[in-house]
Amino acid sequence: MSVSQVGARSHDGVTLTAIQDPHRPSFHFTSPVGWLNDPNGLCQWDGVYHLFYQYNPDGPVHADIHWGHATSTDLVHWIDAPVALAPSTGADSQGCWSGVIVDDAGTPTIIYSGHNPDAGRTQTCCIATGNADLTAWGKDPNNPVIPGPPPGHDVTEFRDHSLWKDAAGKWHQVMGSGIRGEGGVLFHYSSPDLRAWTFEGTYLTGRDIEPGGAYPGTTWECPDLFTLPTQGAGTDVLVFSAWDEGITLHPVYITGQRGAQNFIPNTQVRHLDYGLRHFYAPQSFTADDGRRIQFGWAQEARPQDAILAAGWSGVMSLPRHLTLNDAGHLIAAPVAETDALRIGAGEAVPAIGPGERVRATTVGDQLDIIARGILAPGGELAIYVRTSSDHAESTVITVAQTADGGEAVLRLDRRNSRSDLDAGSGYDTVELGGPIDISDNGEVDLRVLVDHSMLEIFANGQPLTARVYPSRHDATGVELTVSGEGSLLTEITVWQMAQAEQAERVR
Ligand code: DQQ
Repeated sequence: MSVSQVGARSHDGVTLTAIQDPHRPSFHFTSPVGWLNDPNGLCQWDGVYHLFYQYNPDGPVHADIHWGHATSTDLVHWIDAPVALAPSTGADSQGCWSGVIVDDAGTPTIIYSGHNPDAGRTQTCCIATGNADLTAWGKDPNNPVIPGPPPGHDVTEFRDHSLWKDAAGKWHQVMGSGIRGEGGVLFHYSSPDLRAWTFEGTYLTGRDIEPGGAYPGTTWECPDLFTLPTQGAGTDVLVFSAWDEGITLHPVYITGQRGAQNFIPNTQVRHLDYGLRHFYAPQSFTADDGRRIQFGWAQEARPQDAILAAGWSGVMSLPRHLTLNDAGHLIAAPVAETDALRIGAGEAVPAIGPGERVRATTVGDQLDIIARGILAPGGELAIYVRTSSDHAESTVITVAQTADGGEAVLRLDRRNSRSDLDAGSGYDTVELGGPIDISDNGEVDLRVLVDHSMLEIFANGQPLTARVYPSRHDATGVELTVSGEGSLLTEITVWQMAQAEQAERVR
């Protein structure tokens, strides 16, 4: 066994540049320096929350991936721990890619993807075991424990892991992959000890699913299988990230039944988050209190030279509490602990009716905004955030109901998020959005969290995560409008949010 000894990075010029970047979030988790992508190894171990993540401490690019690590007792304030895994020789010499942590009879055990293109075209399955507080890890000398995809399939990629134990104590895992010409696939393995794995077959393939509203991609990255409480035995949910020839498209989900040998879907594939690649590679875990909590990776939306100059890349979403609504759709909300970051009681903005527009007196680039009310058929509500006083810069969130009612659409317009944008600027301002569930009487419950460049929107429980980079210092305003006879915003509250960055980073 070799124990990873890469420590947390100390303060240096790169860190300073990153801290001074006005686009760096303050109450969302970011890596100390360099690059962050997928959340990994999420768990609550002996009461402490652990967030591991894909990390390159040496620069804001996806290369030489380590497992970064942070801990928390409230899901909001995070403390850096030493890097958990670093590339070494052999199976993971060019990266310790995504994976999970399981409790192997009291021993914390990481199952991750070893990346070494010199040794094989795809990734492999590796394991490492940890000490009691999950701060020191030893890689298994026999890695990789699965050396590559099962023979006989023309696969695209092969990586990422979701594990469970059956009633007889046997371990099962699915690994994400794709079969050329057939679409994504989950390969199923079983093991008595997490080390000797038997290939059981395909657990789900692109042929078994109905794409519905979301394209499932040609490779399924980061599968995450879990059960949410519903009537009876509960509903099984499969989340994966749709990847297509090197492009990270979007996360999707299907509900159904997790069988012994396959997953039986009972829905079409649905978008998980309308921010698409801005909520990529999500992973979830069950907290001690029973909540299913999910994190996702928000990629940057600014040009590469701006990322390199900033010295950091990638934001972790706020932790989200997942439930299912009556329609069987996933509902996400920031965990209740997030509210502890609100400063004071918040500003109660006066209610508005059709044709009215209101500007909150609370301004800032760290805000939590709630807007509740009724949307009449044909009505629309809009929230303008990061709005400059002359409106030259503004990010617009709308919820509109169709004229015949019953269908509502959430949209995010980033075309004026920055005023100096031209066609070749390299900022991603693609319009984002999609249909949301709405009751017959048109109730809308909207929450928007603004954290510098990070935006998390929840519209009747449907999330949309995105990134914006205003250039004006006064792009800190919030305005609301509503239209359509009978539409009304009755409850509007705006809070400034405190910074949650850990003290050690401001050394
Ligand atoms: N990121 C990891 C892979 C995973 C991808 C590598 C998803 O394991 O498939 O950093 O973003």
